[in-house]
Amino acid sequence: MSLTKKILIGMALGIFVGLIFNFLIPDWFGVADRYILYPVSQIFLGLIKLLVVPIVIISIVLGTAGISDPKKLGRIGIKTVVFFLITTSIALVIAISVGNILQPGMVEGIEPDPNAAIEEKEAPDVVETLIDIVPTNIFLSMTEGKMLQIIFFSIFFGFALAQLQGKVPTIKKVFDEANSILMFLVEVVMKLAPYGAFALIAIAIGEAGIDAIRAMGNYFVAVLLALFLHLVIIYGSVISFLGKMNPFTFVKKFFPAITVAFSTSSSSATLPVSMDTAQKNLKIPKSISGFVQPLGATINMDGTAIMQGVATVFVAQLYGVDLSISDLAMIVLTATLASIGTAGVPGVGIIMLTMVLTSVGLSTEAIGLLLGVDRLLDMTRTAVNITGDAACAQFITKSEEKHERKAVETA
Ligand code: DAS
Repeated sequence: MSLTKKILIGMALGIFVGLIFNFLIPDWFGVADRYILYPVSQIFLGLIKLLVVPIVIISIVLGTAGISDPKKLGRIGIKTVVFFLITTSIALVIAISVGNILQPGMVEGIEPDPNAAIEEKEAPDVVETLIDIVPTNIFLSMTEGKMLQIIFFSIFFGFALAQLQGKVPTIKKVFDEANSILMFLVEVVMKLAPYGAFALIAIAIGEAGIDAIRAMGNYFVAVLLALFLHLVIIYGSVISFLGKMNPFTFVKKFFPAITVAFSTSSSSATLPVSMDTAQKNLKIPKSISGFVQPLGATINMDGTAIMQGVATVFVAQLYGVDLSISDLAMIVLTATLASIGTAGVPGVGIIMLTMVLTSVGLSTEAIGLLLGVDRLLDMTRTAVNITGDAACAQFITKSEEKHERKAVETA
């Protein structure tokens, strides 16, 4: 039986068991969670997170080193970042439009729980955010899990490796062999994915409860609709017209990564699988996959931006606040920054939401209402996040092939 089928069975069992606990034996959920579900899910998440930093470093170093022509690195880097910023902005326009059309916050009698507010984050200063990308101590960056600093160092190191190829063959060999070891470890750990998926989803459904979900049904449907529209219209168009591939074929080939992202709710934890799947199933070159996907898993989160856009409109509607055009523009800017600053780990998108709400003067009290179903939405938006990264890698691959063809023709 394929890994995907085993993961899907794990997910289905997780939903079934979660509903049993939630409906029939809620008193037993705490015990099952503490002694079975929580340990299994945390061991699985711990094992894949253990691989994340070394994979990001080695894949970006090798990805960048594989681009020996610096003009090509610049070209790929610029195309990648521009793609990320454009798709995230479009995602936010879709989210705000869906929020204003469906009006999920126009519900009677829902009183936000004033105690549910979580600590508010200041909107990051754009200049400070850019300066902070340059690490002063890479070991500290790795310890603190500062992915943007780790990525910066990896690109810097990989660029040097690309320029010194012949002079440092041993270092290049070490990285190649370390990459093989890490890919092997990914395969080993992924054999546990069905068990991890089962436990993670049983917890999410067991915790959320039908009442919490019913109360947030409108918001839940609005976010899912916006995610679906972005996936079908934007990613469907990118994959068809720029990626030169049938979108259905793309999703089928990338599906193992999508299922892992859905069950782990973590782009970073899924990175080893999404890169392996993109390289093996979509035939995306390692030099492009190793550059675009780790960068995307850190700074490109269209799914998260969509949640933050819909949630902000929802909260404004709950409080009867009319958002002006400048407020909407501010939401697009802050949510884009928030999704760039969001680490690829479960639930962090809603923490960064406080930054977006603050930017338009909205209270963060209502976030307590959103927390109830965030785990379930996190699964879906994380799957969208990594699919966007793979769609970008597919676009860059075809764009580079076209560039190479032109170069040959003019030669
Ligand atoms: N779970 C995050 C991710 O890994 C996204 C989020 O929290 O919004 O992509």
